[in-house]
Amino acid sequence: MPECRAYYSMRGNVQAARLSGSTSVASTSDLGIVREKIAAARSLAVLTGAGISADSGVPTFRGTDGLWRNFRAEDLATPEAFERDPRLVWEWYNWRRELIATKRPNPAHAAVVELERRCSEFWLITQNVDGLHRAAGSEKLSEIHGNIWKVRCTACGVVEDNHDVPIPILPSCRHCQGLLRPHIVWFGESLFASDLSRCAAALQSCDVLLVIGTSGVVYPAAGFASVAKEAGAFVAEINPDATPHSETVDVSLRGRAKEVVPLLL
Ligand code: BJW
Ligand code: ZN
Repeated sequence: MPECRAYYSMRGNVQAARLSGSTSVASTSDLGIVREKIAAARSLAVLTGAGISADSGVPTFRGTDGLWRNFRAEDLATPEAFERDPRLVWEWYNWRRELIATKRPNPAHAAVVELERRCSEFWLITQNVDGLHRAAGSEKLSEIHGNIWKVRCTACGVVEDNHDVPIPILPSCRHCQGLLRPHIVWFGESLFASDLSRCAAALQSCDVLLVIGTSGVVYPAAGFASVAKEAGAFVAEINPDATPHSETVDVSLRGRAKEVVPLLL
């Protein structure tokens, strides 16, 4: 039982539940409201970002550990960067593959699986490419920015699973010898239409949307909370820090995903 849970149940009548870690504080009344909304929801949607995997040890993009050799994601995650220097971009992905291969889902990923199990109409929208939601057991999900364990041929377009760590640089297609690229949505590229329509349906129909561990600056996902809110959903954010979403959501639960999300069950 996590420390925060013990505190919450022992001191449920006090105003604040102090979660393990020095800065995480979520109001027990807000926790209670979100739990009630989830319990009553006919349709539930969850949007996740890098913060949920931060608790598994995967660096976030815009945190202090978000740099690789002084490059930001915006410098490397573009079709132009790949065209200019595919070796550099693949080296970045190799570094991330090596790191992610050692990471496991945390209690927040597990709690999202349990939410899927409990709610008959459920959809998980993740911006994360690390595959940790699938590893935890999530099945009803869209990985809207792709998956680091898939590659796509720049010549013939074939998409295949690839778990090589390290991946040989430069990797080539086994069908046509074309250059492989990560099957990931880079800046300036459109998200896959099938993902967008599935997510739009979930955002339009959900009674509750949980927004977990995203800075809310990268579109189109940055607009999803507003879409759900305008369609009538109750929207709650789980994040240790304030984000652009904090102004518009119904409740902001300030805390780490691995501590707060299990409390919502
Ligand atoms: C915790 C925690 C803990 C920490 N527990 N929480 C101007 C206006 C509007 C749009 C645009 C614009 N200019 C350009 C655009 C379009 C662009 C965009 O949005 N740019 C913005 C930067 C302005 N978007 C696109 O290009 C998208 N395509 C598109 O829109 O197509 C149409 C179009 C094209 C061109 C022009 C206009 C329209 C595609 C976006 C693809 C993004 N891909 C990336 C990189 C993939 C590379 C890879 O992973 O290999 O996806 S960017 C990067 O950011 C990655 C992430 O999925 C994404 C979101 O980041 P996320 O998940 O929010 O992480 P962080 O690090 O930002 O935040 C972590 C959060 O966790 C923080 O809040 C912490 O507090 C919190 N946290 N510990 C809970 N323990
Ligand atoms: Zn090919």
